[in-house]
Amino acid sequence: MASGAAVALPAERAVGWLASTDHKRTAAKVAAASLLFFGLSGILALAMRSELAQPGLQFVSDHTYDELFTMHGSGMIYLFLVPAALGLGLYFVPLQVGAAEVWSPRLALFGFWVYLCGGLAMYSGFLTNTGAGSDTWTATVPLSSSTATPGVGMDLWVIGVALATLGSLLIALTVLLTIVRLRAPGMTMLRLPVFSWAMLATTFMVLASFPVLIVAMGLLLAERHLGGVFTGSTGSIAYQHLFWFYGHPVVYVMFFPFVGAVGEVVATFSRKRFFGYRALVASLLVFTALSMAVWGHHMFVTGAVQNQYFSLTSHLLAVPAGIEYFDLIATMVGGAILLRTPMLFALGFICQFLIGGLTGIIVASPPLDYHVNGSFFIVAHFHYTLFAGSFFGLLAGVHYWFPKVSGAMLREGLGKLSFWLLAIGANVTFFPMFFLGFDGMPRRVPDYAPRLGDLNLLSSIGAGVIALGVLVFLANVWISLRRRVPAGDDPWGAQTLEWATSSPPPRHNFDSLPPIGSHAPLLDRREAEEAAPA
Ligand SMILES: [Cu+2]
Repeated sequence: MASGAAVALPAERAVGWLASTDHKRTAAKVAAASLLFFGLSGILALAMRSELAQPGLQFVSDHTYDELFTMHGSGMIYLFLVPAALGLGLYFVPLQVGAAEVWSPRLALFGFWVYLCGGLAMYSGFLTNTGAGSDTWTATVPLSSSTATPGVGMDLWVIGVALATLGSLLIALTVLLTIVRLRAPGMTMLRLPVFSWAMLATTFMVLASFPVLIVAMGLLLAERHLGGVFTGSTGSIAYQHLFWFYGHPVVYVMFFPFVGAVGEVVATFSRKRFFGYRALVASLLVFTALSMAVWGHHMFVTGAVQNQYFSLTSHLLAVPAGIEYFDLIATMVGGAILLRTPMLFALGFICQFLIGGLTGIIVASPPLDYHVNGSFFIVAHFHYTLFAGSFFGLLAGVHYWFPKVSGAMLREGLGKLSFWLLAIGANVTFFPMFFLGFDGMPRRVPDYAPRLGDLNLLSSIGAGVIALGVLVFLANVWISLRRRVPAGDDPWGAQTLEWATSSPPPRHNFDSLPPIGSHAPLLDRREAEEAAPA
């Protein structure tokens, strides 16, 4: 740098970072905000588990407990997993398709700010005299009407959910149009990497379902201030249809991107091309279509929906899910498996999500759902899909792509330690909940029958182990960024285009692109080099 050139002050650099329209920086902002909300929502979970460690009420009132589980669930879904999943796509899809930028970078940045405002609005409810949102992450009517839940805290929750969802929707739109409009020459649709296909299917579900939630939140606000929108039991059922039309597809918005990330990790650390690429693409599209036709399984106990139809469509989900599982496992068969941290988290995802998926088949059966609906069995089911599954998939992606984003390697030892703490913690926390639910422990209530004390204590200890695992992961990130081990362009010997540029990538992503002849161009190049006569 020429002598005398002005050095940017930290404040100037911060403003530059915040205002930057570089998709990589926007994605980093989404990652930072979603990590913050993960931390806050995790602390709420620890508060709940502290209260539930023993029968009787210890620390919180009934109303405070309502705020805890509402803001924990809302924070983890609307403010952490959904934006984190889309943020991963915002960073890596442009790189994987060989584009210099995301489609409409300003719209993506705007999406981030709208999402962040939504999260701040939701959490600022804690600062009001009526407290934060307290009617579960679904805010079912009439519980969420202003008669049952008066006050501005709940209004802020409704506005916050609408804004966070709109922000995520805008980010998803830019990812979709990057794939449609900005693919590099040669990057045909059937050469898109597995992760980019998973993101494409995800954006379809976002565009089809997120606007419905925004409308539902608008109507709920009108119901709270004008009344006469969701009247009586038909009004409550109408709200539930609107909410769950979003509420089911959103679970796959928090799943598909991580299936994609795990697919990349498994192929790279098995030293094999992804098995059944075209079958995976077809299964993602079938899964996407089916995901829009099962929402009624959340309303079996209302008696207001066609249980047979929604049970059938829900069971059919097992077919595309099975194909994805088969492809992931078949990719490992015969491979030279490298058990590095990203691969450990990928295996954790595959094994633990299976428990969530299989119990999904149980709750998709109306007679069985009648027994477990509203109980801790359901809590266990969706924590195996979203925490022991999706969160592990996210960490597989984070440990895999961290060198690309930062230019530095994470510490392997700390990586493995955080994996085992999280895996042990997750199973000790959530597995006992299946039995607690079968034994009749209701969700969303701060107390329970004394006979359930031991399993609850075990579950609470597990939550502490999870917290330790998260702290070790954060320490690993901190140490690895302070005492850097340079990563180089392709530390893993990977297959897709993001590894064909520097770490971190330059502002315009690529100086040059390798030939693109399949969904694994770098593997093609390596194979060609190996095959070339010496
Ligand atoms: Cu569902």
